[in-house]
Amino acid sequence: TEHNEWWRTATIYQIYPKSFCDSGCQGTGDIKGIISKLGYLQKLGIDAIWLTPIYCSPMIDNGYDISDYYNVNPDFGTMNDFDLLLDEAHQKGIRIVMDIVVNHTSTEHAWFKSALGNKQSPYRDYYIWKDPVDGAEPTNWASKFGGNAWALDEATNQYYLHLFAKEQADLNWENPKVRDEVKEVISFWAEKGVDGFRLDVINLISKQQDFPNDHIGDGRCFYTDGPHVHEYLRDISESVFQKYGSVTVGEMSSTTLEHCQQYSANDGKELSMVFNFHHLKADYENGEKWTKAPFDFLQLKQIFNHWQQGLNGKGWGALFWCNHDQPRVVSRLGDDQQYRVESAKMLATSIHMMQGTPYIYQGEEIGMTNPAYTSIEQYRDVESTNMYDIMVNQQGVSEADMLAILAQKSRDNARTPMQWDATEQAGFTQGKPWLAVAENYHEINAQQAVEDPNSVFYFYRKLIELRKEIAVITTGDYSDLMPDNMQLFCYRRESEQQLLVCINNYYGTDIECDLPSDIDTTQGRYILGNYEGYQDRTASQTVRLKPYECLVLL
Ligand code: TEU
Repeated sequence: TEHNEWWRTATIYQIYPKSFCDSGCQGTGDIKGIISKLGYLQKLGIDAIWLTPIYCSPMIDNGYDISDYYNVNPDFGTMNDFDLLLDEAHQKGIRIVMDIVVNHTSTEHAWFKSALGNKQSPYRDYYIWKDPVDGAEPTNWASKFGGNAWALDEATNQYYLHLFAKEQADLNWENPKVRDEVKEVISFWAEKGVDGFRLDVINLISKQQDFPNDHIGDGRCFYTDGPHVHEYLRDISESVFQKYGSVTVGEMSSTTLEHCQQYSANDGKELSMVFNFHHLKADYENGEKWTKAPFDFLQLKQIFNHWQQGLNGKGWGALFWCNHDQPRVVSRLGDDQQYRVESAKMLATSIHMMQGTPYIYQGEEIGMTNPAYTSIEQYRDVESTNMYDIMVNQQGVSEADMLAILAQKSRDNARTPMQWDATEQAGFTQGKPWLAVAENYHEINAQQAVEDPNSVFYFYRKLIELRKEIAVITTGDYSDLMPDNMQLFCYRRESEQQLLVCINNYYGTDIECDLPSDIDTTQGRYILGNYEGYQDRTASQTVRLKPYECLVLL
């Protein structure tokens, strides 16, 4: 198989524009702010930026509710600003990947405004409408943000489907006109010179057309990896992605390995690669997000093993801990106090030595933490405020319990302003930020990180470099050396030419690691570690690890 596409050895950096950098005093980030930080990103060494949505939007879901695919949200700037960003990024050798949200549009989109209340509208069929059943919602499908997934259009007495907020109406992909519109939208941005696309919840676009009631769950099984999803993707890929040579990453919600092998198959007929989220459910209780649960370490490793082995030679995965929907990993699986720096480096190492394309979410490279908010007034995220209302006001969960759950699980944990320096508001804005800055910005900020050669920042830069220098990271087979170990995640990567061993202590206590006897440590040396002096240590069969220590042997 051909493995020479640029993105197989690349690292991609995700920017959430609203929280990245405000060039003025609006309190929300903007495109000019991003341009001002390109030098910082170049220093980090990333190959591409994934820009979360910057299109016109009423911002109910911070841009994942698009009202115009062909224009830039004035809060973020102008199309000229965007063209400048593309140009300046390209000059610095950084590619731009745009977020495409086409499972749904905002209810403020012209198509929906025409369709609402008018069965004769040429756009009525762009969305999914159903008559009431017994005077109520047509099915019991649940919205991912809480409540039923159908909302009533009173004028026509029909319901429309919304798998997310009620302001995000699902598009009807059965309609060939919708598929043509999608191709046009993506072609528009590809024509501008955009290098690739991240496709939001793209495995949810094809709904089972009989729309059955779900007697066990929430309707998920009737639209996840649905009947025509591969066909629709191949069609767009052929007419757009392959034509422009775009890199593509599909966000796959609750998917399976088998489907992902197909989405990201080496023949390039669908997508370049996939995001899946199974490893980020190791701290859900019985699959339920809105609980306060510890993470199941053995399960976490099993999930990585399943995907690393299952995609090898068949497809390609994205490697990530963080994005704008996930709490900060150092607070989640590491130690965001005493061992913040060590655990941030160890967690990074444990996925960056795997096969796939790593993604770094803004702030992860300096070890940013959850903000530990203590009041519901501090939250902005529609999912968080909806769930608060449902659980506290309808299900009787105590306010204190819910605040503890939100402090662990809310998406706003990732969305606090980027911490640039120790000045007021962390240097993010000269105004009042739309979401409160985490209080630890005095110690944790980009300026400090860039000045400190031992910072998390330079560690990430090293990881990015290693991927380009050491082929086995990209091509090698993967196997877990100690799947039953309760404290160590230790795996090997192997090709005909190279052997790499990645050793990670996931906890805050010392532990002895005994490598299996078929690994000849006398042949190798440590090429990476997160404690000083690792280079001078002689590799040995038994190695004593400090809290959250990681070592890479080559
Ligand atoms: O997220 C899709 C998705 O299913 C989640 O990660 C979701 O946020 C989570 O299940 C909530 O618990 C994508 C975007 O990344 C997210 O920001 C959007 O809100 C969502 O699609 C709708 O467009």
